[in-house]
Amino acid sequence: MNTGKRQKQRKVLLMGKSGAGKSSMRSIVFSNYVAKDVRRLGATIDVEHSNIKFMGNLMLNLWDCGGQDGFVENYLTHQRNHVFGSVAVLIFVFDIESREFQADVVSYSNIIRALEECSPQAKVFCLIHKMDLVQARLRAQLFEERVDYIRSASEGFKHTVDFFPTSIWDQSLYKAWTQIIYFLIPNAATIENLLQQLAEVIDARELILYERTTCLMVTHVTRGLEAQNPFTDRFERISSILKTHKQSMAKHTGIPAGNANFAEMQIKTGRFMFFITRLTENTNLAASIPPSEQVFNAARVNILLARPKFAELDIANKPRPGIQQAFAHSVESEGLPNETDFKGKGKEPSIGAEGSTFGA
Ligand SMILES: Nc1nc2c(ncn2[C@@H]2O[C@H](COP(=O)(O)OP(=O)(O)OP(=O)(O)O)[C@@H](O)[C@H]2O)c(=O)[nH]1
Ligand SMILES: [Mg+2]
Repeated sequence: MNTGKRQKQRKVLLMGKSGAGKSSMRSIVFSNYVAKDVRRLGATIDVEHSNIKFMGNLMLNLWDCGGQDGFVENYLTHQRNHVFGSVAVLIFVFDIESREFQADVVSYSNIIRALEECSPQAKVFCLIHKMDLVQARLRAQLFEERVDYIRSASEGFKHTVDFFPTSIWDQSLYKAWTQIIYFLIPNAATIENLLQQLAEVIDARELILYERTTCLMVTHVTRGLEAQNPFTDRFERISSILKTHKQSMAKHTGIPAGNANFAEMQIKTGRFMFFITRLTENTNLAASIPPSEQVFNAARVNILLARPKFAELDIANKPRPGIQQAFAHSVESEGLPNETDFKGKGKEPSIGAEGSTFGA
């Protein structure tokens, strides 16, 4: 058995009622689907497992759990320990359009109880999904109402559960998943320190680190007046733009979207200069700097010099205190029969075509 490999796995449960949008978001964030493609996804049968390599050594062991009543019943009874044991994160997706919200919350409570029993240290994220279907002026209020109600049904996770409004049709999906991934990255603080040092050396207004495969932000450093930038959703907007760019390159060149990458992108204006460049094997760095060719050239040289330092960070071996507990019983590998390593193989994983763990 390869103990090292096991320690790097983070079991993430993706749950919610059938049709809530779980497989849709998984396919967009991790498998280079575009929003309009998800209509062709079928309902998930039992559980679809994906092993997603993220930031070098972090392996997300994602369990996309089909939400039909029969399956949920099975998770809660016969498969209780198997499904709810060793969980680092539960992501529960609520469909804002659901006509049976009360029933959804009852199902959520049952799941929360099972989680509390088997993985009390787990972290819970609730996504109030398909917000695009609600009129813009009503969104905030409806979201708050749902949050209050769901929180009160969150039992032992009441004070720690986090909520996000999401839609596959805008960058809100990236915002939510960025927070989830940030929670799972064991040494985010070390990465941030290094990024802060680099920002100071090159006099950057802002540095944003993106994971290359998913285009999700890992972390960012913002300095000086840039902290007053009114576009607070700029990080996830860039994620969305990078992802769309990948799609478009794949479409026009015929290479798989997973392999479509770029070397560098630059924007130079009289007020600022901005570029995105490859930092390490797994990351891209976006930099916003003052409008000066000198600063620009020096920044690029310094980033080149900093690359080995970032590459050295082995995120699996430097756990962040506090979170480690959640992973204390990290997945005692259950010999998953359908592992899909999405990274670096240049193929589109066949969502819906993977087998399932549970017998019917
Ligand atoms: N309007 C809107 N539709 C969405 C959104 N996300 C997903 N959908 C639609 O919801 C439908 C169901 O999505 P799935 O991802 O298959 O649902 P699921 O939660 O995986 O369902 P099960 O596998 O049966 O548990 C699809 O037809 C999507 O097009 C969203 O943000 N907005
Ligand atoms: Mg599904």
